[in-house]
Amino acid sequence: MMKAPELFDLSGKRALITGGTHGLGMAMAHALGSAGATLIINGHTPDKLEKAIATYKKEGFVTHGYLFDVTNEVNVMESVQRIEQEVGPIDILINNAGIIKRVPMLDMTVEDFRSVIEVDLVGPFIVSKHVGKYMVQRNAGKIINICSMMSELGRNTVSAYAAAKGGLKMLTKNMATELARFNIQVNGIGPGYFATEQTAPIRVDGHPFNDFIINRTPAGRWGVPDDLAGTTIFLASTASNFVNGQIIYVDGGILATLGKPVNEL
Ligand code: GCO
Repeated sequence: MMKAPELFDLSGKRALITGGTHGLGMAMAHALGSAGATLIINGHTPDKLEKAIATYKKEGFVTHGYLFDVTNEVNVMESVQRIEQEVGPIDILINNAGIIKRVPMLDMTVEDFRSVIEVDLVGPFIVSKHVGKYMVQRNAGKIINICSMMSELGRNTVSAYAAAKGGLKMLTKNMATELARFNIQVNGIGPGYFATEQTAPIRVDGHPFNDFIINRTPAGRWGVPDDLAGTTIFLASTASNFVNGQIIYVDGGILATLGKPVNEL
């Protein structure tokens, strides 16, 4: 039997992280890099990508940057082919790139709704399809889809995001179903409320939403990016070779409860 450190060791593996230029994508890339993986970072803004690559390199990670739009199939197909030729086989894919638009449903334009579905749901489909083709040939691969609390719950103003993330949960199960026989594990991580750029507008101290989240989370705090490291390494490593189609929620217990009662009754 493989011993513990080896089970989680990612030395010699290559991991593609979409939207790995900041936020949780960057945190997960750090986790994989710290376990020995070579990082392939995707972004869609040249400056941001360059800055991120410089940061990763300064920190000592072997890193490659690829600029492409996850919603553009031709762009994705060509980029994946280039990565496979220039860097080598993609062993691990993290479908992390995502956007959110917080607008009440009755006011939301169809264009806005579609753009969220496009990036958060169609994007992971396109990237997985093209990376998956190579993984199938090698009979090995790990795909991790970044889901959300909104894969399970609704909330005011996030109809498109919830629809996309709920869809991504089911896409994960379906991909696992189709790809398991090729020794590909497809799982999801559902981060709870994390302190990132994306949640900055609703995380302001003293803001009612900030208090609401802290009260609603049994752990009594926002997640910090490092909280995702262990689950990311687990799902990318040999340790999870018979785990397939699961969403692991890293949420400080939010989904376990209705929330704190107003009094102790
Ligand atoms: C919101 C939050 C969420 C988070 C996260 C929660 O507006 O409720 O921004 O949507 O982005 O995905 O898991």
